[in-house]
Amino acid sequence: MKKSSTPVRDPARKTPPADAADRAPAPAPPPWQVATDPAPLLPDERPFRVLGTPAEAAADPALLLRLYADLVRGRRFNTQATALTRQGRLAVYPSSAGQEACEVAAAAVLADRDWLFPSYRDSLAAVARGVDPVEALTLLRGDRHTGYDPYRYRVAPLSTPLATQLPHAVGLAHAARIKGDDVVALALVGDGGTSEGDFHEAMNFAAVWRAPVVFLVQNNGFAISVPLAKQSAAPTLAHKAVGYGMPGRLVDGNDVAAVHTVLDEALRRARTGGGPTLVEAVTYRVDAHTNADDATRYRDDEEVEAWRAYDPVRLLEAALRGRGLLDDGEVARVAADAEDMAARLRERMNTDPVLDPMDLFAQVYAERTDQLEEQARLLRAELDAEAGAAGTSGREDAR
Ligand SMILES: Cc1ncc(C[n+]2csc(CCOP(=O)(O)OP(=O)(O)O)c2C)c(N)n1
Ligand SMILES: [Mg+2]
Repeated sequence: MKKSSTPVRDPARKTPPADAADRAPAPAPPPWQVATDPAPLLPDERPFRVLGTPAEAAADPALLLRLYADLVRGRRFNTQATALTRQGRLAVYPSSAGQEACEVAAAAVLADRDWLFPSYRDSLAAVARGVDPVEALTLLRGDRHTGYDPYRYRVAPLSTPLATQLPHAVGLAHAARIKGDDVVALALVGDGGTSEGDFHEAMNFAAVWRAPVVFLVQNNGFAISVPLAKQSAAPTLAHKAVGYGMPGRLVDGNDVAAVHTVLDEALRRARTGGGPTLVEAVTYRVDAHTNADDATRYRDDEEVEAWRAYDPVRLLEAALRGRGLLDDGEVARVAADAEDMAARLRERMNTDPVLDPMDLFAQVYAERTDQLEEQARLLRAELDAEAGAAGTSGREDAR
């Protein structure tokens, strides 16, 4: 074959860099290249705090008292749900004990018209937003689908596949903006979830579209047994925001007033066309990953005890007492109210649910596929056969 006359580049040959004077001037940046100054997007060096700092004086006492009641109820919800797993009334419970400040602040900061996109660990946020507690626990009970109507509460289903709720939140927020609806989406995700592809895709589109969405990363130190140091080498998870062109905020996740303040600012920004924000709340998962996990296999009790001492409920209680906003009588009243909530939940969860297995096929597709129809027919036949067998043997329908 005839050799080509085009000179072939020898990769080993190093060409000395041309003098700056010899170089052709760089072309003007193309019009689509946005010049973003990264400095204003960078998170603070230390997590933002309100309680025990000068910022506390500006915090609204009525809001703090409401958050206190929410925190106490939230803690009681966590202990009650965990107890229900031991009693065989709940299949699994990923507790948010220690993280209640993030959960209740996320619910409290939203307007009714906004949307919450929770993960499996955020049933408390859903309940604090108004979802019926039994409905919020339906999925974790293993009953069926979501358990509540997402449109009624404006709470998306608790998402078990990590980070998949994030692109959904971005899509909803972007659509709301196109339609001119005044709606912001708040999406919750764990530290481990920030390593997922869905996280990347959601962050990228949110920033490019300037979608009215806020991401709250609850950095609770672990993804099951994987500690943060083995999860990410980022300076902080809030720094991840900068690469996408959105601001990252770092907040003390056990300081409910701080989480509320930072989320409130981010929501206002989103609502007024300023685009998305990534908030990293530094907190700690005090309980095991779920009731099925033994956390003593991968972490020390001393570490857990140190975080128990930095408890979100105690932090706020101490601040409120210090300002004369809370006394023993009010503490007892709030505790009694939380106890009532737990008793009602216990009672309702102790009632056997009446389930129709055929419900499995409802709400999967708007129009059922042929395969789904076939599977529904098979199950119907099996259930009828079972009922027939129970009838002939004199047993009651086991369903
Ligand atoms: C896509 C996907 N991969 C793996 C899992 C299994 N999984 C369930 S929870 C979990 C850890 C998540 O950790 P993190 O995001 O920090 O949330 P946390 O449980 O601490 O709230 C993993 C890997 C999953 N649910 N979804
Ligand atoms: Mg985690």
